[in-house]
Amino acid sequence: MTPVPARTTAEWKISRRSLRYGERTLVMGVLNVTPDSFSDGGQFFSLAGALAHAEQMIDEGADIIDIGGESTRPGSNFVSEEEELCRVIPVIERLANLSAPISIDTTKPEVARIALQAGAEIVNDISGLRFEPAIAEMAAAAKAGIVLMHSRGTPKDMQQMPPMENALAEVTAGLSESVALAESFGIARKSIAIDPGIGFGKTVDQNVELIAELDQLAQHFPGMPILIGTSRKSFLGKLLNGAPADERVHGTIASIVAAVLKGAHIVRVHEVKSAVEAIKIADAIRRAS
Ligand code: 7PJ
Repeated sequence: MTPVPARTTAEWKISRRSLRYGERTLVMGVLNVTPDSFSDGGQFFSLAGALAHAEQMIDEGADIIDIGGESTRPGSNFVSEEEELCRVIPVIERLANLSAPISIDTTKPEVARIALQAGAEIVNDISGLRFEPAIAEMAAAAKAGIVLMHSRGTPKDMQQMPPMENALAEVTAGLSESVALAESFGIARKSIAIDPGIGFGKTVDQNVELIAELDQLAQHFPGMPILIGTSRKSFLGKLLNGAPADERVHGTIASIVAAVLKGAHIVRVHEVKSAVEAIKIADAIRRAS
């Protein structure tokens, strides 16, 4: 059997601190403040509800809280900048002094700028700087962390895109371009995290392959943490004979454990408690390998 590859240990530099990664897997908890989000739509739309959910995730062991006000569910519409700001800024202001750093899940430069000013320390751009490259200026100015995720097309048309011929090669090439663009805007390599973008313009088989080949992807991006989001995604539903989003918890855990054993440094999840428990076991096995 091939040995589990060594997972690099280093620090991800974000605005006001550095996050040590590679020793144990970090957990990014998803806080959607959208009425139409992927799978927990509407549930956490009120400010009080959003704050309570964030605090619960931190209690359960979340290392980062990822706040999104624009649904990027495949097939969804763009939200106006004003609406997105109204949703996320009050939440960020109230959470900025908690222990876990905040990331802002947006593709809009102005939303990123104001979110960073309100206390967010990471910009999570699902377009990998393709939609509005100027978002990189905002991250650079704040010395924020940035997550560069691979995606194709727009949320509206990504599932209609012609399938990729070689997922690993295309994702690697796309992310290399994103990294080069980020660096041209003055973002330091040590502030960049890489994400293959599970579910964004990929077939079920390609999502599975990308997890299986995560170690190969990581080899192309030394010094950068690998983040992956599989939580509740539709490829799990398809592999589980059509299970709806709320019946994908165990599938989510299986995919996380596989990703950790293949070198993921950070996982983005909705259910923090189960992920933290699973990761403790996966990390222990990894260390013993
Ligand atoms: C991802 C994301 C992901 C990163 C979403 C959902 C869809 N950001 N934002 N990675 N997915 N970095 O939550 O299911 O996979 S939105």
